[in-house]
Amino acid sequence: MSMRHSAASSPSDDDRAAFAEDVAHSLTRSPRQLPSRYLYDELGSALFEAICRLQWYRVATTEQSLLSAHAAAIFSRLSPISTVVELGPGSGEKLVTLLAARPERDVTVHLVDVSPAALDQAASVLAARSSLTVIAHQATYEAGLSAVGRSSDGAGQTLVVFLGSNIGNFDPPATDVFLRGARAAVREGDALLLGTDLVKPEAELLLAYDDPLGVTAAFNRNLLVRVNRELGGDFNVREFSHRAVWNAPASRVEMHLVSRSRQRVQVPASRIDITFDAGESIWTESSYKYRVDDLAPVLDRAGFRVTGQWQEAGFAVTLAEAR
Ligand code: AVJ
Repeated sequence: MSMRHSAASSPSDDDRAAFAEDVAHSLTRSPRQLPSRYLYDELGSALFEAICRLQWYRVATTEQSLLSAHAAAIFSRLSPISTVVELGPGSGEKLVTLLAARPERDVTVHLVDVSPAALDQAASVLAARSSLTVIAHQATYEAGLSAVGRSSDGAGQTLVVFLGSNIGNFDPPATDVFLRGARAAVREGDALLLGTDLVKPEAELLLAYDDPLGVTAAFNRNLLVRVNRELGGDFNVREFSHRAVWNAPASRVEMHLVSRSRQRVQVPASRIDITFDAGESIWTESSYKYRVDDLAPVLDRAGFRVTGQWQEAGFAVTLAEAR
């Protein structure tokens, strides 16, 4: 296993500068925002893993059950593969489950994530549980995909895996850009396996994003802890409440951090000095939910043809081929 190591607790100067810049930009927008990709520092990744064990957040367990039930069927619809690229691998468990059913022994696995903490975990789970060659890329999805594209040997086909409803963080235009980019990074006949959470009753959606144990609230508020630690911010974390909202017209669950009072916040590294009104919110994440019939057209527009789809308990795994 080869892997670029960097301690999650001490990001590089470049990473920190990009974070400072993104915070400066997003926090001064209207409405105020923070990019959801920064939720995953070391503690944030651990909290997300805890979320995946909550009975109210069924994305992870349902997808795991779909993959164990249908991994063989998925491979039966693929040509022989030599390369698997997983974008945002999380704990690595899903890929272990999927690859247990692979017919080919020699597969190189590329893991792509911006979070060193997440990468470390996934790479060690895969290394411990399978005999695969694992290459970790601490990179954006786009950069990781093009690095893999340049390095793939052409012996067999490539399967790009994008699970956990990670695609739900993209708004519709960004989804199109992402899928077209993925298509451009692979060759005709290569495949994409996509996990998407589906629209379901509002009460269920809200429970999944505002759980009774407050784990999701901690996950959300940890973003402010991170801003304080890495950028010298002085957010009073207790003065921001977690809120989940189902935005039906946009088909997304939104997470917000709502200021409980009128308060001033400074973030020196981002040159920010702002005053929040009581009730003013920071929008920290969107999780778009799909209708199963919408997936084929979205994939088709980007140059992928659906070749299989499996559904359970409001979640879908879709296999598509690059055409
Ligand atoms: C990992 C982005 C798919 O949007 O459901 C879980 C993150 N946020 N609970 C999601 C998340 C709140 C998750 N994704």
